Amino acid sequence: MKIKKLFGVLVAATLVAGMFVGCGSQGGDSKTTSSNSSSKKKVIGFAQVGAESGWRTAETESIKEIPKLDTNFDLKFSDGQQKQENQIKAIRSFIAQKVDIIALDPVVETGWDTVLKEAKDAKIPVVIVDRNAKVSDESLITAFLGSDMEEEGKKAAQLVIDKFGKDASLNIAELQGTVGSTAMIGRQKGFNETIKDCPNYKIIKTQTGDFTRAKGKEVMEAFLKSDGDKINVLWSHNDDMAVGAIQAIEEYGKKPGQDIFIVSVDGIKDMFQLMADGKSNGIVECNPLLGPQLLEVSKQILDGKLTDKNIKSKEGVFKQDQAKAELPNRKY
Ligand code: GZL
Repeated sequence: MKIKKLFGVLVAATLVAGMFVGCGSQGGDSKTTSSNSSSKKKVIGFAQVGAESGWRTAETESIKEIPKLDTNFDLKFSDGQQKQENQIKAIRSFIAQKVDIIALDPVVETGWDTVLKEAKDAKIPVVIVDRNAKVSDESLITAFLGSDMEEEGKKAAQLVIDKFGKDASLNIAELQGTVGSTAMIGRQKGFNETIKDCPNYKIIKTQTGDFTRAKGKEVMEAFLKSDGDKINVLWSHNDDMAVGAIQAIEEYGKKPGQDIFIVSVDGIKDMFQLMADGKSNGIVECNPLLGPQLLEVSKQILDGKLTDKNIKSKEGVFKQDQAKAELPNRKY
């Protein structure tokens, strides 16, 4: 009797052991996991600037759509709250999570070499989107996807020249974007270079409004307080600051779009509505809908078929008489 019982226990023990070994080999066998890895989703880690403007929100929404555009992809998202140290922390977290691609929209152009070297050492390709990053070693960046900000500044200046001519005498107030960002540096450079041919165009006030409506209003109030009766033109590096400035101009008792000619960059719906209402005069479009292009670039990189390291967005320019017709087409 005892032998029979012992035999039964041995058989049961063998069966149980076989079960774990099978699982173990499932989990531990590199062949098994590697063959499964092709069915594993590819993960993009996106370190976003923040949520400071309508443009930024539209860009975030477009990039968050990637997993719906292609179910082989997942997205990890981090809001940097307009602080570089937060974006650097996010990149380090993406490296630790072993994402397949890191996408970075850098709040400012410099200070990225160390963390992008860590990404390179971890063999994770980096795609810079929208604003640019200046690095000492170009191999730290696999691709750039975004607008030509200098071109945007040139287009904004051309809107002013088209209206007043190169020989007019103008006092211009400038609302700068975030200091040190590609958008601020490029737009200011493009605008200033273009008005070099206009000897009597004077930028009499210039200060950052950090791309936000609140700050744009606050800075414009200060401009008006000191030079309200001299300012003919407002040049704003983005729509959100112009929206805030328009409120300040109305509270000051002047008519935006008439007493003060206003041009700005982005092309958000609210700005087209203000231009349709006659309160602004020109919008230079800056395309935030970068999700589909980021997905395409990521696929090319992961398939080893990247065709273009520098992908520029396509954008238009709109004058006041086009605003009403264009408004229904705006996607952001
Ligand atoms: C431009 C983008 C800028 C937008 C602003 O590409 O970086 O940042 O013009 C946003 O609205 O804050």
